[in-house]
Amino acid sequence: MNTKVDLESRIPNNVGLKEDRRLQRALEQWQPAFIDWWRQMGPEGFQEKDVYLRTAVSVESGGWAHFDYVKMPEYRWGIFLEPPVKGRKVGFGDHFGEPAWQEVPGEYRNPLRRIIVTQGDTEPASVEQQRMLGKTAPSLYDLRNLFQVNVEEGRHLWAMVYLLHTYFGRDGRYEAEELLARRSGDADRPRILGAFNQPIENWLDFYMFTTFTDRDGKYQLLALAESGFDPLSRTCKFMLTEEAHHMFVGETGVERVIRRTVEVMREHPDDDPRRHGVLDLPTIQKFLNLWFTLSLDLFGGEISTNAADFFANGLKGRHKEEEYDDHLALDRHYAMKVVKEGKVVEEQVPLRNAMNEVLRDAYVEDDERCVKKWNRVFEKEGMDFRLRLPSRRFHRHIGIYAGHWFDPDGHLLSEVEWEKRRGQWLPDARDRSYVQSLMTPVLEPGKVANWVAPPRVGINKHPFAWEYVRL
Ligand code: BYC
Ligand code: FE
Ligand code: FE
Repeated sequence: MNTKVDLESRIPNNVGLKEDRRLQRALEQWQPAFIDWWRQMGPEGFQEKDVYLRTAVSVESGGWAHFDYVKMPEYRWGIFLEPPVKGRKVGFGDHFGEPAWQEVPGEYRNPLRRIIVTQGDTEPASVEQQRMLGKTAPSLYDLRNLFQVNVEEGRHLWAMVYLLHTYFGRDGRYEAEELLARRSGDADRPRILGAFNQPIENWLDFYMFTTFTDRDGKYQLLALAESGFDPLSRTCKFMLTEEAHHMFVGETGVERVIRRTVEVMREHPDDDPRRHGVLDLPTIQKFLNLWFTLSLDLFGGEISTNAADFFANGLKGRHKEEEYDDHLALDRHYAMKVVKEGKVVEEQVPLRNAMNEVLRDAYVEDDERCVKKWNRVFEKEGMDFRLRLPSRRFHRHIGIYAGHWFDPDGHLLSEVEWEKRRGQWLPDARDRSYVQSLMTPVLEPGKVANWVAPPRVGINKHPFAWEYVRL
């Protein structure tokens, strides 16, 4: 396959699209539908503005991105796969050691399509969830970052649509259309996964979402980058390059919120921070609890035959599969905390059936690192307060803890007790309306809303006070 970068075609790509006229035509037919969807469901109110955006133009680690002003509907969404690794083998499961597949194995057609559709569905979903945020951006810098994340999620949709069109024939084309037809939060045609139907109403939601939910994206992509289906692996590897910035936006966003709150608490030690128009620490913790747990659900059930099959069949591996000493995961077990007769007890689960939990472990560890970093703001200030991740049993809707009630320490509660106390742990209507009351737009270069500190650095070596969006 030709892996030269072609930036001149209607669809920029490094997959030799020119040499496959049928595929090129099919994708060029999907393109206007995508643009229609973008105009209708993409960022509201800023489509005709010039935004300082990076665009992927190659897969070279040094110079893959190009920065310039662009109107979002004219963004050059391209198809970029990492170059193939010669002689690549399936790295895990029952096909361990066999050559990686360049075509879809017939017997795995349905599960593979399903994985690709599920991955693809999340990308436009997140754009839909975030479409109103531009109207309340705390700075031009943040506004630009929001749009950067949005256009790249659009590119991730392209990445999955490329796979569907190229390898799944008529079914694939049908699924590509469906990806533009479902809508986040719609009662009749919702997006596939839970978290992608939840509203993102304010910038605290957004920073938490990009911290925790985009990080689910990172771990799912890492697991799919291990896939024996080589085109999926190569696509996901490149998507991970872009993902890093999304999590950066979230992590530094929350950090800036904390810094600002701490600053106000230092100036007014005896006052409720809400009296000074910033986010109080319990509210930040509640939004953390919400998005962390919604994101935990995205890993699927703790005990899952789907996950076992995906692994056995070489479709979806573990994060950094090469670091494991045993790639078959047969005859091994995972010590799982399960609920039995009103108690949490440990049970041995066959390892392959626990693959969702294995991936969730890696994810939670990464989240821990992130929270630790946030907590340094309090440490530096000499404050005792610490943010923390709640137990992974808390507030779950998928898997073995769903249908039970746990407090953030992981202790079982009665439903009555849970209902009585949930407002202490998760944002309630009053919290939401308070946060909403802070969301007034600040769109002058160099200015920033009162509730969040300015970032320490700008984008692409520009200062914070740069005109990131021309209004
Ligand atoms: N919501 O065996 P189970 C990203 C369903 S994020 C609703 O427990 P499995 C991004 C499941 O489909 C990354 N339904 O789970 C981030 C199944 O249905 P059926 C997205 C759910 O299949 C930010 C049933 O429950 N990528 O990129 O092992 C911005 C039992 O399933 C949920 C992927 O997800 C849920 N949370 O695992 C933009 C990768 N969880 O069979 C983008 C592809 C489970 O009973 N997806 N169900 O009808 C997968 O690998 C798997 O589908 C999952 C689920 C890990 C999601
Ligand atoms: Fe994405
Ligand atoms: Fe992302």
